Amino acid sequence: MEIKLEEIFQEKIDQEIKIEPRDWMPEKYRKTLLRQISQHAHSEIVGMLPEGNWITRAPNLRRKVALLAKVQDEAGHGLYLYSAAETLGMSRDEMLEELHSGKAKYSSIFNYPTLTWADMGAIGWLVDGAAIMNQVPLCRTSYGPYARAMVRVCKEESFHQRQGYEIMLTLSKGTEAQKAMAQDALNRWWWPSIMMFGPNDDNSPNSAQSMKWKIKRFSNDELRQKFVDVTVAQTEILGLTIPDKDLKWNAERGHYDFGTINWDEFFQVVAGNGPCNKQRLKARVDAWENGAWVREAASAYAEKREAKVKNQIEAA
Ligand code: BYC
Repeated sequence: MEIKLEEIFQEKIDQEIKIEPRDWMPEKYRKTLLRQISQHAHSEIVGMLPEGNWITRAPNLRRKVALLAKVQDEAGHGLYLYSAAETLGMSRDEMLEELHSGKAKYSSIFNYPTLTWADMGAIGWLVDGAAIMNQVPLCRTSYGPYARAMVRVCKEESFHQRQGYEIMLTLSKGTEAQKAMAQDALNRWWWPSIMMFGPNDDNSPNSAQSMKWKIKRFSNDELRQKFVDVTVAQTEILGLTIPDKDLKWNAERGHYDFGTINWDEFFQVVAGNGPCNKQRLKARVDAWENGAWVREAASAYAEKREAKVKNQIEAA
């Protein structure tokens, strides 16, 4: 019976029919999606922290408004994604419990510090740029609620990418000190950004099954390569240098070759030992604990309203 259901399920996937919350799905498909979508949601929420750190220090009102809007958008992305994940049968509180206890992962990139204003440029340009590369194909992912959430997320991400690139452009055309600041941000964010795509394909335990189920449409290495290829030209316009001496156009492959990623650093960051992991998690746990009174007040208000409506119905 189970085998037959799995066959029908795979046929639907092969025919590009979206899987919806009430459809039958293999338990492993549900768990894989729950893992990926909840981690994605956590990344959006934790991702607010490094940039939120600069809202009060943005150099002028226009920059402040744009950065504020971007950080707010990330909160919205987290909320759509938690809602999409909830359709797979886990409550938001349970997902947050997994984040706070350190059981659930979130993107490695958000465990690096934001040291200067140029980091706001580099994050928008590179981190949101990498996110777009990964997330545009997710608009066609096989699970309906995730695919639909990603459509809006991607539209907003492209505003974020332009916002970051424009900061980099302004700095790189500015004074020597501003250009140096932009280069320094690129030096620090380049490698962590290309790590965002995850381990190499031959070291990515989830990829084969996720590709078969069309959760993922491209492998980690394919997306990383696409990102490097488009980013080189953008860097040239900025007049900056990507910090990789092995970066070179390979005419035979029709792609840029690039140097070896420090996978030891990546796995250390993913394991909780990056420069800011503890600080990021503490900020989220503190926010959850300090917000307890808001959740209690909202529940008490909802109960009171429900009782009032019930009384009115009974009295009528
Ligand atoms: N960081 O088998 P693999 C944003 C884990 S938010 C940490 O290739 P998979 C933004 C992976 O989870 C950006 N962990 O896994 C927000 C797995 O461990 P588990 C977030 C990573 O799932 C605010 C193990 O390594 N984007 O853009 O097939 C401001 C083996 O990997 C990472 C998403 O979440 C990493 N970088 O592929 C600005 C996109 N990479 O779970 C911007 C959706 C891998 O088995 N997610 N791991 O214990 C995906 O597309 C996929 O989950 C990944 C990984 C490509 C990330």
